Formats: sequence, structure tokens, C-alpha cells
Amino acid sequence: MHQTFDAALEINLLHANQAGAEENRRHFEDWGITCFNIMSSPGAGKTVLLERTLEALSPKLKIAVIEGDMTTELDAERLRQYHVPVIAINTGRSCHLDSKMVSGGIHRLAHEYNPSEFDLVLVENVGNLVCPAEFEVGEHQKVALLSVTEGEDKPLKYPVMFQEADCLLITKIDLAPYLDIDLQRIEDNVRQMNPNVTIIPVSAKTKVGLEDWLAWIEKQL
Ligand SMILES: Nc1nc2c(ncn2[C@@H]2O[C@H](COP(=O)(O)OP(=O)(O)OP(=O)(O)O)[C@@H](O)[C@H]2O)c(=O)[nH]1
Ligand SMILES: [Mg+2]
Repeated sequence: MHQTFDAALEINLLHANQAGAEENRRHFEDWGITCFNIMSSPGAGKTVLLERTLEALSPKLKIAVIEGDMTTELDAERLRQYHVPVIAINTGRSCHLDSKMVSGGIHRLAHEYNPSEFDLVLVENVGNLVCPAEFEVGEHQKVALLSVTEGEDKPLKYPVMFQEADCLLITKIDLAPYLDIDLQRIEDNVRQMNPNVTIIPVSAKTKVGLEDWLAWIEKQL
């Protein structure tokens, strides 16, 4: 009885979230904005990747960031140094952004700026390899990061994130020589979950692979 009730509640929750995500996407499209939802475990390198991305692209593209964190504005403050609008959303006890929270961020962006001026909105989700993949926020593409330090088996153990991703970045590849890790096995495990996903190995530290990531972004616009 309880299980049926819980399942029905979860379905309603996801339906309501989906409707909100579609409304957010309509706003983005009215304004000519492409939106990426960037997701990973805590510490896989989302904010550093955004720093390198803003450094490279913000001179030629008009970019805004929606930064999801449970309690702090630490990541938002890091990204504000790149002179782009960064809308910080604290999710409190929630382990992911949902479409309603992002809708609040979109309204703040539209209130403070002319949204039609933007080309790209980058949403950094809360660090979590499970829940963010279930809740669309209105993005056009889902970008997942998996760092080499997390282990080759993660695509098999946490499949939804890898099934949902349009682009999968294998991050921190500069650390691979110091670990007992097989990059090819990571790729094979990702492909087992999602045969057509774009896979880009990168290091934000040495900048290896960054050109491929930037080229992928430009292709989506
Ligand atoms: N060696 C190395 N370290 C990296 C790389 N990218 C990120 N890091 C380090 O990994 C740590 C976490 O990076 P963040 O960018 O803060 O990770 P995050 O995914 O934004 O973390 P949360 O927002 O807390 O989920 C930091 O100490 C970074 O310096 C990389 O390419 N190579
Ligand atoms: Mg971060």
C-alpha cells in the first residue's frame, strides 16, 4: 500500500518537474539561449571546467551561469571573477536542482539583464551522481563529468546519469598515470550504458582535451 502511494507520489513529482522544465526551455528558446545542465559527483571538476570555459568563450559568447549549491556561494563567487552574471541558487536540504528552482533563477536573470542578449546558460548542478539526472531543468543538453579518481565501475553502478548524458567528460586525466585506472575501460563502461554519447577526456589542469570540449559547445549553439 505504502509502496504504491510512494510510487504514485514520485510519478506526480516528476511530471510536475517535467512541465516546469518545458516552460523553462520555452523561455530559453524565446530568447535564443542554449542551456546545458552540468552534473557530476561532488568534486569531479564542474566549477574548474566552467572557469576554463568562461576564460575561453566569454569574450566571444554572452554567457550566464546558474549555480546550484546546497548551502554556500563559494562556486558562484569563483565564477563571478570571470565577469559574467552568476545566479546562485541554494537548494537547502535538496540534493539536486529542479525546474522550479531554475525557473526562479531564470526570472532573476530576466529581471536584472536583457535575456535576449545571452547565447548560453550554463547550469552547474549540485554535486551528486544520482538525483540530478532524474530532474530536468529546461536544458537542451545534459553534460556529465566523471573524474578518473572515481573508478571505472561508476557508469555501471550509477547508470541513469550515464544513460541521460548527451556529453560525458572524463575529467582529471592528468592524474591517470598515478592511479590504477584504465581509461579505455571507463569509456567501454560508459558506452555500455549509452552507445551514442559523445565522450571527451579532459584535464582542466593541463588543458588537454579542452579544445574538443569548446568545439562541442560551439556545435550545439
Ligand atoms: N589534477 C586535477 N585536479 C582537478 C582538475 N579539475 C578539477 N580538479 C580539482 O578537483 C577539486 C574539485 O574541483 P571542483 O571544480 O571544485 O569540483 P566540482 O565538481 O565543482 O565540486 P562540487 O561543486 O563541490 O560538486 C579541486 O581541488 C580542483 O582543483 C583536473 O583536471 N586535474
Ligand atoms: Mg562546483
